[in-house]
Amino acid sequence: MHTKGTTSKFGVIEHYRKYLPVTESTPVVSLGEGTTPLISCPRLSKRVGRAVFVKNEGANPTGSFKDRGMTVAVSKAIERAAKVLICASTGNTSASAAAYAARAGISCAVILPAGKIATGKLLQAFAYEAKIVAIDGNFDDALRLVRELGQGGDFVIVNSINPDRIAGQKTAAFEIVDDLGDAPDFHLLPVGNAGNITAYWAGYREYHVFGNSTKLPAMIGFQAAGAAPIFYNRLIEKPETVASAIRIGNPASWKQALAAITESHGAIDVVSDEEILAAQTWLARHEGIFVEPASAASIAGLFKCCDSKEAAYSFRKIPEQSCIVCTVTGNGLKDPDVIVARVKELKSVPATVNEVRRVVGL
Ligand code: AN7
Repeated sequence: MHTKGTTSKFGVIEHYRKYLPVTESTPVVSLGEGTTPLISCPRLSKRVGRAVFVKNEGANPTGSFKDRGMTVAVSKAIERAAKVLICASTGNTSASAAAYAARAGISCAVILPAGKIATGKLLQAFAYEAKIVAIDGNFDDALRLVRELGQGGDFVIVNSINPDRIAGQKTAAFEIVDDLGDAPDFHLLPVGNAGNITAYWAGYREYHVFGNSTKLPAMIGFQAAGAAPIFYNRLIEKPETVASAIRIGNPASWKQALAAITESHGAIDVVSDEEILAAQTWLARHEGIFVEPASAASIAGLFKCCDSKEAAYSFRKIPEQSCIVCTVTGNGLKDPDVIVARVKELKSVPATVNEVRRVVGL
């Protein structure tokens, strides 16, 4: 099935074909993912005293970075005549897998931790009519089940343990280099199952080898303080955080994430739920970019690197002309639950000019 849209290059496979594990006979399953904005952020840059760009992955078709990997994973699955896709998810992988399965015309089972999926993401799985299984357990339990089920011949796993997912997600690093004309000095991003930090590092290295950049960034990953197995170097049995997307205690790409951090001379650090929510609000209020809490971990991390003596990586040591990219991984509308509480406090007023002026404060 060819899903070419109106532009000559539709989606990341068409844009970056020569870097991806596809051939002319691979059926491309795409929703036009990628080509997301790299946003120059003047107020954020002023706040931290260095040039900061935000890579807004919420602009993808299902509202998160997962679509980049999913187009490749699902295209390859179709090439191999898969019948049913399966994934474990904290919400975004399931939304993306369900959408790309629908686009490909095959079915998709999503295994989710009951009661822990943000409202918007769960709605997406229902809208695309995935086969939804809510388990009494967390994401790590769900991924264990998926690994077991994947060993039979019935299911193709589309979690990031499938290398086609990582291959697709590399394209975000390619786009950043293409937009900036070179790699940034630092790349900050949230870390959950650790597929994305693995993919970015692979992408930066590959582009460098091809001569498309002159340098490699330091990769700096941020975990939520209550779900930080890599930072604490131990399994977390009961991970907890407001950032439900990264509520993961046993990341699949743990080793690869450590390699990315070590090889790039980067770091892994933690941010608290309070810091995450404050950064989410700050970015929406001062730059007009509304992201989900997990995504705000990269912005909270940026503030920590610049403000705190406790940071694993202090930008105090870093030249002021450094270029920093922060990936924000998902759209804010996916995970409205924290903000809904504020919405509920809204009270109506009489429909008069005076009342409007009073409320606005003018
Ligand atoms: C918004 O959907 O693991 O470190 O099952 O949804 O590559 O796992 C989501 C992860 C960051 C962490 N930001 O990325 C899933 C899932 C958002 C996310 C991450 C996720 P990885």
